[in-house]
Amino acid sequence: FSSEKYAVKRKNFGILKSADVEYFKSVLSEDRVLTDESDVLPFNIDWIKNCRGQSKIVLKPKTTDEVSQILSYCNKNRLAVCPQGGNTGLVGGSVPVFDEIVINLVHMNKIISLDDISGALVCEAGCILENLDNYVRDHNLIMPLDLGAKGSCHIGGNISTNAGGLRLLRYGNLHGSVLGIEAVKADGTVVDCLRTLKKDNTGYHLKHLFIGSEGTLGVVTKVAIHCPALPKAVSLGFFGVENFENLLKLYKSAKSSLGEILSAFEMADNKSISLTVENCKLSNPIGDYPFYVLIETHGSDETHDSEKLNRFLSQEMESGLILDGTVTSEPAKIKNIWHIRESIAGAGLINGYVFKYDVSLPLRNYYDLVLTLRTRVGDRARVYGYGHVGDGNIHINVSASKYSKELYAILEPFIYEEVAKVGGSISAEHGVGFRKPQFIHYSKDKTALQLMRDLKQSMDPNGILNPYKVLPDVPDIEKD
Ligand code: FAD
Ligand code: 2HG
Ligand code: ZN
Repeated sequence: FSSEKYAVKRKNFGILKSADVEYFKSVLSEDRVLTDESDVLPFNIDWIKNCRGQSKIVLKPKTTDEVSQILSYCNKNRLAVCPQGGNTGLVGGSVPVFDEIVINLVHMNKIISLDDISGALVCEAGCILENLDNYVRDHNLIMPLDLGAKGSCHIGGNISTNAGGLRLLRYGNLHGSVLGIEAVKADGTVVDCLRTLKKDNTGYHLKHLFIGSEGTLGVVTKVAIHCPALPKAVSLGFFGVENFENLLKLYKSAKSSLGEILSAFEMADNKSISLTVENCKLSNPIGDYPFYVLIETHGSDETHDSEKLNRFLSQEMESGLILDGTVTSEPAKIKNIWHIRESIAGAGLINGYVFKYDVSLPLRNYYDLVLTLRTRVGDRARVYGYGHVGDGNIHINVSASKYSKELYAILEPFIYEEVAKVGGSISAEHGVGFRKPQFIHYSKDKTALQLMRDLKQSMDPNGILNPYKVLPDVPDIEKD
């Protein structure tokens, strides 16, 4: 079990009794209370199969009131809970560690309203991101975020992890796009911050407490989010590049040549693409290159935008920054190229086990760690790097045939030490979850960590919300 792997002790929470199950059945209908072992199993295992919990029960509320009743009961009886969205999280935050009760929001999937003038969408937290994107597209809008897990992840999960994704460069992060939130605190109190205003300086901006707090401060039940206008013209370039130095020069040039229409600047090294193409049986539309860059533009004039991207391609092929590439405005081709990029996350799993690292680094140091790790790991595993260059966020995946303690010890805490040395963040967009609390100090000052503890204590004094996640245990030496 993950708990043994990470040497965590179960805290002194209540143990589920049949009377508790009866209570939950009286609040929810019987079919929304899962207790059968095989029904519960998928909710205990995370997407990358790194973590496995031992929950005995999954609750699927349909309304905020049901969430409130569940939490109020759990708080009184000191029963720990694990809020869960689409269970696509990559840091083990979405699955229980021991026997926490899973509260899965899949049935809270109603769209409440859309103002197609302001772009304000209000919906329940269990709406799937792709469904929302399809819905707002019919009203000439798009969701401000997009990620490979869009077909399964929930907007509530996105908000709780402060997900970044593929178009953050253009539309900013969720702290900017989220207009309002309704959330339920540990004691069942419904906190109503569900406003749709862009400007609202009436005191503390409480919605931000729930953005990125990974289910440790409350269960997000409703969301108001700003949707930008659907771009009339989308073009995509996929380019081969000789080395990382040239890739950075290309990024600088893309910002000045493409200006306001630049919406994504993604990179992948040769190993990322070759492994993905091979394992997922895809085809690479350009040849074999040391690095690949994917540039997308969102604009309002198709001829003008694709001309601009084509001009950029010719100019940079002439300068030598681009070795070869393709530019397209055809939706099917765009989809195929994005599919290669989005498949990298899952491709390594086909070989067995993947250690995943999601870090922010200064751009000058962005790729160094991949090279350092390759030397350190040797032939024990494949190390590859890809990510959101425009956001200074690289994903380093270490793919091996199976989990090994030896490899784990080679990787951690080394990676986090290296990230801290250059002032990076040990979690750029995936969160801290269960996998990183013991490393959070590499990126969070003691005083900031204390304020996090104070907030947790005030909002969830019994600590029932997603225990063992995000916040590290206070070391015995600091307890007095
Ligand atoms: P879950 O995995 O179910 O939960 C994630 C965390 O949020 C957990 O701590 C959980 O307790 C909490 N939580 C979930 N719902 C709620 C709620 N309603 N209230 C309170 N807490 C809640 N992430 C990125 O940032 N960028 C990417 O580009 C990206 N690409 C991905 C690609 C793939 C193929 C996969 C599998 C994952 C990717 N991720 C990415 C990670 C993941 O998809 C995101 O973290 C996503 O936001 C999680 O949403 P979810 O609904 O699956 O949440
Ligand atoms: C991506 O950008 C995701 O593809 C997943 O954030 C990264 O799995 C990973 O390492
Ligand atoms: Zn990512």
